[in-house]
Amino acid sequence: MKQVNKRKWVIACIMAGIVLTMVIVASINVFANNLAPPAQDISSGNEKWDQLTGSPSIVVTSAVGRAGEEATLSVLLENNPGISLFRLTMKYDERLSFVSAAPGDILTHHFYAHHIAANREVGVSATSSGQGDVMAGGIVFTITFKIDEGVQAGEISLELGYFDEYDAFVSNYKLMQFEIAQQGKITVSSSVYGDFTGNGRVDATDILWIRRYIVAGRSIAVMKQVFGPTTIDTFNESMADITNNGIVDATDILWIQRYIVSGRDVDVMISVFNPSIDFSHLRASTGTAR
Ligand SMILES: [Ca+2]
Repeated sequence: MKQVNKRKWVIACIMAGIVLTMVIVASINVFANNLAPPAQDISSGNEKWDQLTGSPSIVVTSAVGRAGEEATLSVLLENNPGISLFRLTMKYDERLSFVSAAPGDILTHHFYAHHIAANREVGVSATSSGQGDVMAGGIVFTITFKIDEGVQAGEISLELGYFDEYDAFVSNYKLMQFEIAQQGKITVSSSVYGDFTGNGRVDATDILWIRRYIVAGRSIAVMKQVFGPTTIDTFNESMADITNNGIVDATDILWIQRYIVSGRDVDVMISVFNPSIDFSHLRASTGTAR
């Protein structure tokens, strides 16, 4: 009997201990939750934050150009929660030369572009006018490169980034690093006569697209509406005119066919078809001048 009572007493003590522990743990949790910072600390005092439909992000536009030409990219900030300063870096490869960087329409004060030629890198920074955060989205800065002479048709990727963890946008005096949602690229289109599509090669695709171009009233805009491929951005109307007489017509299609069947060799084409047209421009553009 005594033994049973003792066991009951021990069980009651254990139960009481468990209940007491649960109460203590719950109290600590309540206390901790009261002390914890809000999940989006960055948003405090920034009433615009709640109105944003997407997360703040940086988008770099793309550009198209030919060897020897300049191409300008824009760095855009979307869903701006309010910024007063930024520092970013743009890296480029050996096919490009840095020309200039210019302020966009968001932050225009104390604009500074620092070109580190040895690293093929441009550091860019700017601030608001000292009036606090700028809320609008828009162009952070633009950057212009020259596509070096002799660069082959193709795509050149550029790399926008932060120098290090201390480089960022500043909003309400807090550092933020927005996601870089889209990197920029420069598409180098070809300047070879007959290469209408700009991919660096004269082939059946050029004939197809020149036909469509003529059907569309020789308007790239109309052709884009009707056929709609994004690669139309690289198309080069002047290169469709392989006869170099100022008009793109069926004669150009004929001579592009003859150039292809001649093994893309201007001398073979001339010896076989004996044209009255001077094709020295074609020879020069394909790099076979002699
Ligand atoms: Ca022509």
